[in-house]
Amino acid sequence: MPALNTATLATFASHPSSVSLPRYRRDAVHVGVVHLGLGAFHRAHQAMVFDRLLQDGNPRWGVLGVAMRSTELADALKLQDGLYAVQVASAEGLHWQVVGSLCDTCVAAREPGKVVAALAAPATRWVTLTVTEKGYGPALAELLVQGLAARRAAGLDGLTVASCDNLSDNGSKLQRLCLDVAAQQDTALAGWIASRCAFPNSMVDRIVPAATARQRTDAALAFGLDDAGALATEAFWEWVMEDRFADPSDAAVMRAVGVNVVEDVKPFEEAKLRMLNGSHTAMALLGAVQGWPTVADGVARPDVRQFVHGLMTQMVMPHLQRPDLPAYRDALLARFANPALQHKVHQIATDSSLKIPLRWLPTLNDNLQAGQGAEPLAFAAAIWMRYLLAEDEQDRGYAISDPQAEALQTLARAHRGDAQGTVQALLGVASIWGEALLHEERWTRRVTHWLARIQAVGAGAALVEVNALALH
Ligand code: CS2
Repeated sequence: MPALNTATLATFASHPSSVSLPRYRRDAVHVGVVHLGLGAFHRAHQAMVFDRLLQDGNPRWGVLGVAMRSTELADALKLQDGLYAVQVASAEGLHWQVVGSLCDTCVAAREPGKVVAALAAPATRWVTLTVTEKGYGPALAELLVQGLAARRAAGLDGLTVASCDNLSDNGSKLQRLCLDVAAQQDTALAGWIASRCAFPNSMVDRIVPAATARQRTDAALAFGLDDAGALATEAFWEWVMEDRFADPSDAAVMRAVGVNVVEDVKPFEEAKLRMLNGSHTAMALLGAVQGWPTVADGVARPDVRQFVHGLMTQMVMPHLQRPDLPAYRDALLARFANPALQHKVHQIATDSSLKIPLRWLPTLNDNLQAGQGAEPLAFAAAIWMRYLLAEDEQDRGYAISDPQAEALQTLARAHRGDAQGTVQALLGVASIWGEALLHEERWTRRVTHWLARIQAVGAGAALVEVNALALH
């Protein structure tokens, strides 16, 4: 079967209304955005927003997609002239969209010079990033700072550097990281970055499961073309950005395509991280332990659904500011239930040691400080400990993908069967839980209680117990 690319797509002339193609001249598009982290999320979120800007006749929003390390997808997309198809699954049915905003790809580890040159190119205006929680280290900042230094040396304007990762204060964190690295080299450079570049905080949302062979087969059926970059996602998307741009006129440009540009993203960011991502992490760990494969499989189980509903309603919502929280919660449950998404629990469970501090801890601390109970998160913490044994309740083993996997699994195994010992050891990991929680006696007691119940009666029966308790 021929591969999807500019030439083969041109032969796809009469297409059904369930397919949309780029209507703009792709050869007139130029790279205005350097994106770091060429994963599924970027390609079904920001790249589709830039595609919409291109559809509206704004040719400066083409993207150079930079994979940080892995070469396979970047190279495959290059052979496809950057084209790939996204299957959007809504309640009304399936729709395919071929995205044209990706002009070129490269791999940072293999071609750092190309990335630096792109950051320093006159036409470049933005950098966007989806490098995951663990990507925010000195190596990332060094790459960015090198590009920004070249830009400054060439006498060019600063850039908007927009982090799109699920971190609290993502823009401010990235700015601090870059300024620290720059200041070590040259204080004038740090001053230039601080005054000429903008690092807006943002909240990004769209559920985009990692692609599987299924999307490639579906794309082949729909187009008669082989698409190594095919993806599936939901219809819903949200991008809330802080009104902080190197070029202030970008605020209106982004608003025109549905981006919510606001003074303060905090209420949106907190609601999303704690409600959506917090529930995701809880379901991912529970699914891994109980052996159900996807989020949709989980919320189809009444007890799991009740648990997630209870976690959000009792523990999370009372400490949030976003308006219309009950509607937000119900919409999330409906999104989780989307059967077309096949969002694997093991994908979401990846890097849980970095996700728990962002997704659960603020909720937990708010509740403990207010003297409120914390049963759902005590249960979730116990499930995480059971998850670390790396085998489900049917004794099927699974791999744990996490920078701390080895150390955490060693602790969990050393205390296997001993709930109190496990809880003391694992809640003592300060990089995840902080220093203070281990001394919150009521909390550690409840985590121990739930781990003991999970060991004694299994996760399913323990879940029924925590749900029953939460009703009172
Ligand atoms: C998920 C997120 O994998 C994960 O950790 O919780 O990727 C989630 O699907 C997105 O943040 C939704 O916007």
